[in-house]
Amino acid sequence: MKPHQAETELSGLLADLQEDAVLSEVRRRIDEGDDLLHIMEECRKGVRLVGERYEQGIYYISGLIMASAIMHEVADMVLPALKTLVTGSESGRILLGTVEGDIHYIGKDIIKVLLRCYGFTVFDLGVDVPAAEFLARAQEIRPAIVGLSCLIEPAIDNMRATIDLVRAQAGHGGAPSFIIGGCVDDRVCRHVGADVWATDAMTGVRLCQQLIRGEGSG
Ligand code: B12
Repeated sequence: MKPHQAETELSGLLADLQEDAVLSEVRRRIDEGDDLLHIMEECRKGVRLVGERYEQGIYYISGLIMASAIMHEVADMVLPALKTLVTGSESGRILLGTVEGDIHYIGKDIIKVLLRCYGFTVFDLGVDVPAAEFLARAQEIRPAIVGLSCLIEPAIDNMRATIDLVRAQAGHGGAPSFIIGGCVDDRVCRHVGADVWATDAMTGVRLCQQLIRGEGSG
């Protein structure tokens, strides 16, 4: 097999919303023992292409919905296999959620599974989570890290509000570290006052490991 050719094909098939072809290609690659994270990343690239086509007016909202449905089916195939690969023994607690105003959760669910694979204890608050709920659960759970997912620009300031609130109310144990993911970059990270950011799940896991080890945003 030529891996690069197959990878390109998978993201292209997803970008073209070829549901059946995507699912049989994913099945084939799982059966052949391909790297599960690579499969997810290739599909993520395909979904991002759908987003770009939506932006360019090539697809309508139905294209986003279709991409989301296909990505769900892919996740249903890949995540159970991924869960069996417990590869780490971290002991940190992570509070995770998609911020208020945003209902995207596919990427959040992927990083949740991956963090658990690496031994983290993850508390998932779901989507459209108000800052006050993050605060209440943070006070109850006392996580080492709070992870915020945000895919849409109008919700960026809600990340900032969440981080400000949780930090301001931190008790004796001190404030948790903050990691953000989704449609984020260094500029957004500084704007919202997070410690670190990631646009793919594996980088997110590595950064959480560093935060737990006290290596900060370095
Ligand atoms: C699927 C999709 C939808 C689905 C969501 C299904 C669901 N329940 O999740 C539906 C159709 C419902 C939808 C709705 C909308 N969407 Co939408 N959507 C997308 C799309 C195509 C893919 C998102 C996705 O699932 N990607 C696949 C996952 C695997 O990738 P990911 O999310 O990036 O996650 C990875 C990393 O980012 C990271 N990660 C994610 N979260 C976290 C958290 C932490 C802590 C860490 C460390 C890492 C991490 O790890 C993940 C795995 O590697 C994107 C395009 C894009 N560029 O992303 C648009 C996109 C995000 N949507 C967009 C828009 C505009 C909307 C709507 C406003 C459309 C509308 N007019 O109603 C609504 C939003 C409603 C709302 N209030 O939230 C825009 C946002 C533009 C912007 N910058 O503001 C995008 C970018 C499309 C575009 N190019 O225009 N959408």
